[in-house]
Amino acid sequence: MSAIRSIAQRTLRTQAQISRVSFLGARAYSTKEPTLKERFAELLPEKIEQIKQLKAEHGKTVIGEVLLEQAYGGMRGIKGLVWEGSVLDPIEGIRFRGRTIPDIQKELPKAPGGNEPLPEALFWLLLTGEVPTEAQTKAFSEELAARSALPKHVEELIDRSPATLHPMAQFSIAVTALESESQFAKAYAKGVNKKEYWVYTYEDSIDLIAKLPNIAARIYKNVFKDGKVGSVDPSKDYSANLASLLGFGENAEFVELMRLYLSIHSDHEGGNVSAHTTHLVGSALSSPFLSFAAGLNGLAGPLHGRANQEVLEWLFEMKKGLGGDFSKEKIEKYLWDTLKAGRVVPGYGHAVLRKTDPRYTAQREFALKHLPDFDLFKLVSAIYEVAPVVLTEHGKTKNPWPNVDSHSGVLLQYYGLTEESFYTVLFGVSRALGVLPQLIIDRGLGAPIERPKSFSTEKYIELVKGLGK
Ligand code: HAX
Repeated sequence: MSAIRSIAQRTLRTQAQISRVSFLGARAYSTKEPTLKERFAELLPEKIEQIKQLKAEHGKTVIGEVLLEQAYGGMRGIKGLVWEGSVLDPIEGIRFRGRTIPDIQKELPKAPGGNEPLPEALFWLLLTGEVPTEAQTKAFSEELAARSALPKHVEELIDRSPATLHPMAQFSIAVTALESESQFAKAYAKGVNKKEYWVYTYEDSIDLIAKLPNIAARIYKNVFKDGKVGSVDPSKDYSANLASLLGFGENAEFVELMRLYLSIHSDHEGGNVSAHTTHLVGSALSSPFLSFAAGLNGLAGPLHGRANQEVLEWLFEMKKGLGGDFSKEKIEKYLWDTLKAGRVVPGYGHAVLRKTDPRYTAQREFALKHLPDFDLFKLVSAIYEVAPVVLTEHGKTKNPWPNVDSHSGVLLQYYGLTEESFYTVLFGVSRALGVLPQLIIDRGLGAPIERPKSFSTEKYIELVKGLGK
């Protein structure tokens, strides 16, 4: 342990010197409190020891069983991943380090005059299990702003992408191209000690998160507007900068929406496609840029993050089809038409949840407060009354309740961000805040390369007949 501590302390000293040069000069807050990196380094040895003991005492304890149907059923419910930041309860929904969405709305630091949590404070919580002070959060926001500039070749790559290339594909390409900046890849090539992996993973992760608003805004402005992107303001928080780069910075309500949006879309335990993919690819020691780009490619799928785009397209079709009549009967018929056409109802159902997603509820509450009379919100609310009944009667889905993607697009529509093919990019910006803490932790704990077992159907037949193992 002492070796780890001394590496951590040595690295911290160097980092503290670097950060003093690059950031401390302009700081208007206390420099006495530990930074996020310092705090993580302090906590890591304890975590390593805890896991070492757990494995020594209970390494052979059975924690679950695997049924054949799970192997063919998307591995639903199989316990086999470690994820420190959040846990998803089927009924209660997500808890971030033990805290519900209303808890984080109450407990996490907020921007002056704001009500919603700051997502950079949530990142701190996910990584350390601790709520940062306001001064720590402000320092972290400033650090992100200071690291936000994109390398020229990444800007050019985005600028050269055709407007017809889906924003998520552009997003993934840009994140992959940031590999040129990877401190982890460079350190590994030089021959770094395993115990220092997390330090470079941390640096890359912070760089990556810092650069995401510029990437997202550049894609948005190129595809849908005049291609001109403003600059990051170091005095503003992460969400305020994202909003202003997108061109919505003057609208305080939109900035608040971004704070809520980026917080609630960040983390949803480890088994969802984007989180698991980032973790899996990271287990091969690919850099945070390559690992997260892989996660983004999964998020881009219609059954996962792209559902927020699908919902909007489906809502518009429905709105047209209903001809302004949002009566229950009309909505019910439309839902049945969707199901009878062999399509899914986008924004409904979930692999784990068995109740209304609390992320949906948080957004509904935001809408009730800020846009109660918006016609699309009224339509979404009317569907909420009908769809669970129809989906239950349909009898297929295990969860007839709405998920996060059912509501997010409507809020963005209200504030004028109407280009739904961009919506999953915003989800992606948020998801980085949830999956990168675990990648840093994985590297800190020396997590092994992931490699579960697979068999052919013939082999499974043998196995269930008791003929093999
Ligand atoms: N509409 C119609 N049928 C649905 C359905 C829905 N919303 N949700 C599930 N089903 C169907 C499934 O397609 C499946 O049908 P088959 O047996 O014919 O294959 C059956 O019900 C059982 O599925 P399930 O066990 O309830 O759900 P899964 O865990 O397999 O899938 C999904 C979970 C989220 C992919 C699924 O509910 C779905 O496709 N929903 C619509 C798309 C969506 O909203 N995705 C976003 C989910 C949240 C998220 O990840 N956000 O990023």
